[in-house]
Amino acid sequence: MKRLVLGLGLVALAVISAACSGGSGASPSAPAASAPAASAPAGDAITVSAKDLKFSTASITAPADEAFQIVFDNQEGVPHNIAIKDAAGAEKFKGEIVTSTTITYDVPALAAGAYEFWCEVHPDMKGTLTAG
Ligand SMILES: [Cu+2]
Repeated sequence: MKRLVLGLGLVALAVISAACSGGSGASPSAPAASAPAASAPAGDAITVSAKDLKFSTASITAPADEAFQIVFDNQEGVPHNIAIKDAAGAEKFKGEIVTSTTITYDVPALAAGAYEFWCEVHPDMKGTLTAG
């Protein structure tokens, strides 16, 4: 009888430790942010949505010389993102490609000027971004 109790105790321990190790493995994946966390108010965010292989706007305006956010709402089951390059073609920002979801992009500060934004999956999806 004593042996059985000991055995049950070991089984219980094994179950507990298995539950612990299983639980600690799943942590929410946070995108790596290279810039320090900006606490910009949500009201400042620019909103762009994608549907039917088109962006909701062909022209967005952002503040110059300060980080800003783009709330990107991909409304369809087709992968899209927003990337930004300057007039010379140098990439300034590359947003995570998402499908059927809304994501908030933290875009680093851009100098005043004209930029192009586009979807890397569908280069025909594009528009102009004016920082100023
Ligand atoms: Cu796309």
